[in-house]
Amino acid sequence: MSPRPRSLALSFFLALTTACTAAPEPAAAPPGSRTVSVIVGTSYTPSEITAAPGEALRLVFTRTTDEGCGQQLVFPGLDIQRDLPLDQPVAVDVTAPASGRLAFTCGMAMYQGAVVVR
Ligand SMILES: [Cu+2]
Repeated sequence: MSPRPRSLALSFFLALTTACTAAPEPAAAPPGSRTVSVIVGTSYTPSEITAAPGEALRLVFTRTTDEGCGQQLVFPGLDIQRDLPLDQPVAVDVTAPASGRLAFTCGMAMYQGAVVVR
């Protein structure tokens, strides 16, 4: 038996695995989470997302303009940073805090948004 077919299969498997790992988004929302869409123009719409304490949220950010500086998204309290390619939804899974706000901003903290617990 030649080892070649097996190593080809292994290479293909590794390529697939690498491609999956490189994907920026988790494929499926966490069970029970609520999805909220946020448009990134020259501000966030909505800029405040009301949530229950500890609620699981999938925030889907879509940047719709090259104006302004929405290309980067930062959750300072969670150490999360994402690039937002134009017109490509980017999902961020977060858990609302027990109280208060979970802030998100652009790369220079000019655009301000938050998950607000009520
Ligand atoms: Cu900015």
